[in-house]
Amino acid sequence: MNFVVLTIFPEMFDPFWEHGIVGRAIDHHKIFASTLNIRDFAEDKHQVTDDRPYGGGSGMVMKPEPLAGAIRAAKRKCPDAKTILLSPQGRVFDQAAANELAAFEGLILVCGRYEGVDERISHELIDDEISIGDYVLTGGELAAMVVIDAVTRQIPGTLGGEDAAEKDSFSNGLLEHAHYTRPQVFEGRSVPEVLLSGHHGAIENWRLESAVLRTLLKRPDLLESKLLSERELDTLKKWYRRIEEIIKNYHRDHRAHREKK
Ligand code: 4HQ
Repeated sequence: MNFVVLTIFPEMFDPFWEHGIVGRAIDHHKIFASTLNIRDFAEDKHQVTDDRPYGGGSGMVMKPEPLAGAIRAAKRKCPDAKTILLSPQGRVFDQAAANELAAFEGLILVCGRYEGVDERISHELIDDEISIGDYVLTGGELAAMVVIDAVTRQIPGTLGGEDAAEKDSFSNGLLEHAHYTRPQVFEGRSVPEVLLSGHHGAIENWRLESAVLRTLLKRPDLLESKLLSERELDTLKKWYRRIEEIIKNYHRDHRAHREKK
């Protein structure tokens, strides 16, 4: 995977390229990463990249010529790459999108500043428009880092361990099960007994149940749109019956209570 980022703030990416999984992926040549400074493609002597909007109003717009020059240079460097504009108007980025983008030869990520880029850039030069969520950033740089981070960890050999991406939240449409490490008792709270048992089948069952219940409580929207396995469905049914039992007993006890009065 070849990432080329187009930005007027290339220095923002220096620490990003150096740390963690992304840094290691670069060191091990699993990914290639570079930035092009859009300012270098401005023709005038002050290398201006923004201008006032036609029609008036506040804020500035990214001029098209430097952006077009930068995109064309990136495409020459990486001809098979997909060119993505980071924008709140794009399709909202999710795990499925990260997986899909990980299959490309390269990604050219175009980061705007100010109010955005001149509309005429998108027609010929942009293949895809992506938003990282429904909120407004001051520039596309953080959004590009989010996309690069999530795509990188989907590339085989980047995660270390026996490719942990398959066990993640969302890879099966559920949130992950709870995690525990030492000490066995922390501030009076113990690690669930089953995790110390060494009984792999029981641990596997507990984790499945933990994942289903956490998803139900924290992100019921994910459960509603997911095709459930037989075991996942059994977990939901088991807890449904348990909750029904609690409610039934509650009503029975309250009737007894009322009849006493
Ligand atoms: N931007 N997801 C860049 C965003 C954004 C988002 C606002 C992009 C400012 C110039 N990008 N413009 N949300 O808020 O990707």
